[in-house]
Amino acid sequence: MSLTKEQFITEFKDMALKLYAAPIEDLSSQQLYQALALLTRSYIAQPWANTKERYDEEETKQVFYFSIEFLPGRLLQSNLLNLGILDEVEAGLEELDLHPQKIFAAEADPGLGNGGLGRLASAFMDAMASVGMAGNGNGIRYQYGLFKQAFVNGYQVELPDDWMRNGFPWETRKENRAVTVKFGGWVELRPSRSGHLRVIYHNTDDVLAVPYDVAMVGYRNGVVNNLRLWSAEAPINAGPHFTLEQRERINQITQILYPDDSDNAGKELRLRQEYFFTSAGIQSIVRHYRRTHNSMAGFADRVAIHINDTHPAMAIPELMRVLMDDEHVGWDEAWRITLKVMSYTNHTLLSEALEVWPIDMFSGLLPRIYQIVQEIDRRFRLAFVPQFGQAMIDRIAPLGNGQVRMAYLATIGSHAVNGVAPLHSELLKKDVLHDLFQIFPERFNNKTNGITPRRWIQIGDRPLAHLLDKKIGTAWRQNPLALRKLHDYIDDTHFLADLNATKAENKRELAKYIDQTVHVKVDPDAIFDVQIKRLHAYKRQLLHLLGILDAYLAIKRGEKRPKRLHIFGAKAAPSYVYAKEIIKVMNAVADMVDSDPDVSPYLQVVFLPNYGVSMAEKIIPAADISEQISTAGKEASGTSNMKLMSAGALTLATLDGANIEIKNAVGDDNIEIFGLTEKEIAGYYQRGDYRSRDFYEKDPRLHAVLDMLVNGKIPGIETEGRDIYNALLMYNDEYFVLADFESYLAANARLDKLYQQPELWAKKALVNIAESGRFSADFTVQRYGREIWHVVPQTPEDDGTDTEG
Ligand code: GL2
Repeated sequence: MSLTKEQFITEFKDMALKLYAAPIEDLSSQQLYQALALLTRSYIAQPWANTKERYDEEETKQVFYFSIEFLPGRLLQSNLLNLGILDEVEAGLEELDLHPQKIFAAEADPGLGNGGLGRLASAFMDAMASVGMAGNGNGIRYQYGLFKQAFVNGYQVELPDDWMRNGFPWETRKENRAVTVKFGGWVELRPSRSGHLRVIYHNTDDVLAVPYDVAMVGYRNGVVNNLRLWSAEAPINAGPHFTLEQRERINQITQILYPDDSDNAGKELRLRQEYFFTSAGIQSIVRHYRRTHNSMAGFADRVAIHINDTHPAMAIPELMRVLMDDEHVGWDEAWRITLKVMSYTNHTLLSEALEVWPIDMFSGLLPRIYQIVQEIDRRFRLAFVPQFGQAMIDRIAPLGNGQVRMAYLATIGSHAVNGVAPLHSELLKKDVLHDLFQIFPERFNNKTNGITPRRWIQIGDRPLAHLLDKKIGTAWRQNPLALRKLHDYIDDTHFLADLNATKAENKRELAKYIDQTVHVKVDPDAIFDVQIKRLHAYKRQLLHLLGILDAYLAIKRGEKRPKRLHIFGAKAAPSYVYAKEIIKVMNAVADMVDSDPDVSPYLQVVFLPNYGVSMAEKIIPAADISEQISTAGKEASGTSNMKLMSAGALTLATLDGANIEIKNAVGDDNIEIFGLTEKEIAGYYQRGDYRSRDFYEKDPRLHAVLDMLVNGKIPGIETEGRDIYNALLMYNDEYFVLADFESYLAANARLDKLYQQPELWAKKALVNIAESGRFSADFTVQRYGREIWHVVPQTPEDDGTDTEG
């Protein structure tokens, strides 16, 4: 859209006056934010309505991305950017003597997700709109997002995230689109006179699902898609016998986000949440379709539904239910439609994350859905036992061991199943879904994750964005593959110096932010070494910590090294004791290092509390080193690895997840790889001959570091050090931390050396930025669009660099 600065100023003052009956000088940052958000929303309204109308008129095939998590980040700046009016608005605010960044910071960051999985869903929403794909989101409007993390005496404490306290100006309540979701009770199947089966529900708990729509604005293309988040409410005509307790039970469904990353707690409320948003989504899609079609025959040509991890896998039996019970489609035809509509992404190989539900719980809560799953199970067995044998089918049928097995159900009911990086997709075929791969090899494919450079560079890293504009023009803002033009300047000494200067500026900014938030002074000239992600044993923040302890001891012995600032951001699931112990030890080590004058000139550790999307926007531009050090074969993809490379950080990595693709993109010289490969680790598992204690006994540096955990040298830790020590030595180090220790230190030493050659470092940073464009989510969703959803892809063109897994 076009908007002049002057126009904006007039309209903004007007909006502020209407809202607050006061001149802008009298308004708080929060009020200014509200006024600006509402004004921005008014700019979005028309293109939003137009997009909907166009999709309906042209009968565009629509994608519905079902995800129990979305992590959109703050929306004001990104909406202004995508509308194409960010510069004008900022200029206008400045002319009014206001501070744009202060106003943007007043927005609450909706923490409706745990980490990578939720952030990916939101990146896809942004990308689908930006490439002009008709892509809608379907999720839950959690009243409380992921907990706020604080540290008390170095321990993580969790505080509620009341993110809607000031309202959420981007949402529109659509109570006219509400649907009813049924739980519990029992079902009676009765043949009707017309020959159809009539399904009669008795004694159900009915919940009203009310949608709240959020606009997903495409980048300068006039497209505005829809993210639909469902809220649970009591039925309108609930009647006089409806108790307060019943109301409370209903409200609970959308009250909180489960704070576990890659874990499945098996709680009934979680199952309720899953069916709630899935059923509401399916019902509303079918209802919308039926408004303009008198049968369901062509449904699969107009609708693609994507199951983001198994949480919405009930979409499969739910669509079957609606097709058969409400639309009177027979089983075979309903199954044909369902298979064609559904596709599924797996996001993890960790066994604790694979969702299973006890049959008792499942059938009690969802009796009709359970009947349908039973029938899917029966037919699956019937079809494949003769060819594949009873034993194999028993292993992978939807029902088994007294459980409903969601990953198997999702695979059986989808026409496409993908992993999120080549290695992960290979391991799915080899391991977790091996048997199903034997039966349905054509369904399996790889779709490597992506990120949105709009948020991470255009918004998050303005100094870099401006430098790029100056050097290679602005084409990269539309098509990030244009970043490859940077290669032309690999020997341009001035440009390399400019790159370093930009990084230095970002580091000074982050240093200020750290001072403001945790009151710690850091040296902006240090190497900024960053590890930002959920705290999980397999991600091995612990290896990073052991590396820090080794550096501490070396410096104590008198060794000189370039100063390194280690920056951590990580939330631990509240019930994950081991992860929380690691946090405590890290904070203790940070204090120890800081208060030791021998060490602090060379080493500093900062653990920033409450890591999230907004904080990532501050940390990533300032990173020199990106730590991606998971045990090979455990991290499905990772996406912070992509964001950090796009900011010119050098990746310190194991050959895991998408690190492998980053390595292929930048070449061996521009990434620092270390550690065991997935194959080597699989070898240890097969032979059963990993002995962590051998490494401890062999390597004096490792010995000294581990001893620090238990010899009282780290002030303030009590049982935590001992527990970690035991996990590594008594319980044989499940994640091969000790096996990778030596090569991790060697890789770090190489980085220290390289840092002494700023120009060489800058060259490597340049290659990383130049090759980051291929990881744009715009390309990822186009690949999904072409190969899975069968929707027509639009510009910008993909170069097809992804490898099939
Ligand atoms: C995850 C994976 O752990 C992570 O490697 C991947 O990048 C993202 C997105 O595909 O998905 N799986 C998962 O359950 N969570 C993730 O972040 N929470």
